[in-house]
Amino acid sequence: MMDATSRRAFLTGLAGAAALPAFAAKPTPFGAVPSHRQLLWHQLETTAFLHFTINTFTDKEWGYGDEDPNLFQPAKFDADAIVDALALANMRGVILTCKHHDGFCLWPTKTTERSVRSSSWRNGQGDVVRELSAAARRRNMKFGVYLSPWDRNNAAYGTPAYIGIYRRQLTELLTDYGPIFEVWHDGANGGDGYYGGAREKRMIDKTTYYDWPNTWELVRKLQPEAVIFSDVGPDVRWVGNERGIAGDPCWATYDPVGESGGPASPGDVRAKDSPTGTKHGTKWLPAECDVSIRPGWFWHAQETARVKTPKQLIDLYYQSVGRGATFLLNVPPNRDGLIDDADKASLKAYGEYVRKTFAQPVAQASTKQLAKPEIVVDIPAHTPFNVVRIKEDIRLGQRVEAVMVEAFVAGAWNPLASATSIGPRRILRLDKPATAAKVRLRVTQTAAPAVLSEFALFREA
Ligand code: FUL
Repeated sequence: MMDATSRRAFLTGLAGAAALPAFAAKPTPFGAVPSHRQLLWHQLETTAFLHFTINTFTDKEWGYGDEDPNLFQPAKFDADAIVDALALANMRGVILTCKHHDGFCLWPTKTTERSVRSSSWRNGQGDVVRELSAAARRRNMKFGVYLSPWDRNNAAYGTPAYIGIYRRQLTELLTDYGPIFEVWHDGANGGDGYYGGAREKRMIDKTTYYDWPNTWELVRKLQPEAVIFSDVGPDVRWVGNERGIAGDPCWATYDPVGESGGPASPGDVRAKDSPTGTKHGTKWLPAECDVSIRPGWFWHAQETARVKTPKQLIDLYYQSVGRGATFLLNVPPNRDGLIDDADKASLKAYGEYVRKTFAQPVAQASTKQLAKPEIVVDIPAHTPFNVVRIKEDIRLGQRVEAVMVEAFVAGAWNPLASATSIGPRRILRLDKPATAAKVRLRVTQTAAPAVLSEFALFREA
């Protein structure tokens, strides 16, 4: 186990926050660059998703909207215990499904009766958003909100009045619960539902109905540091699959287009482009990889035997964080309102692996070396290593197009690994541990002089 000081350093370490290396002349930014809120978000690397609502008690993935609110009875709900479980896996943020498609609100909203107020749980005085946001803060974890645009309960869904309701819900969440780091708008839009008893199919025009630009302006006004996630951003993009896997390459820049080639909007994006993004695209729009630790997003007893193993989570870490994206891992609370032991065991082993592997580099380039297109680091005592981590200083844009890593063995440079996109982070895992007197990184292709913020070698725990 890591000691308390290095664990704290690991958890609070800010990637790329160091001063720029010393240059003869300060380099000018290239292309799109991240905003301040995006820079903060990039530093999180791994965040947790909590899918929790009436579905947890009805064994559904999508509630129809007519379920009795009193079914929500998480008798042993303990926000601190949930957040403690997430901390085992080094989560630096947590996003809660404050309202999923069935319309049940996990906070006592003034906009609808369909909320925790209509459940006898805690005598109608419960507030899951309050408790989880406070527990996250106590654990130094950021808190974010998922508010489903599609509402299968609301009688007004499909009319302009519903947009006002949605914005009031967002306003409550963004004013009453402290700092919010991410606002998550999923792309499932319209279909059949209860709709106040109408029990009909309501389709909406996803390109115009929600009037997203004005909703996003509201988010900016209420929580200027929050990033907004959707299929198309404006701050963070969906990675295009729900398997948690970024593309290789995965560019942090992206110019999304709609399914039919026209303008893109949430719920209407050519998802095949999302994993890779757009090389030197005009918008800084990095990818977030959402995936569940279980087959479903919500907790189902029969899926406990299929919780992802630590090995699967470790692979996902390399396929998301390792390609410069953020890993958003869903860990659904059970009917007690707690995280199951099976999920906790996987989170713990995975979390320990990541902390131990990256606690101490075998070797790393000094700040002075990082300003050069070719970097050579000496390996103390030929220590074996099998992980290479490279970061660009993204404040100057995503510049590097290709790199080669080589090991000096028996008097010659031998190729070890190569990559194209780097951006905020690229982690290359070798098939087997390597030993060498020194290791070299060569930037073989770049759109502007490379400015790295890290080149380091590690050994897997
Ligand atoms: C989707 C939803 O339909 C799923 O239920 C889940 O919430 C996923 C993260 O987003 O759009």
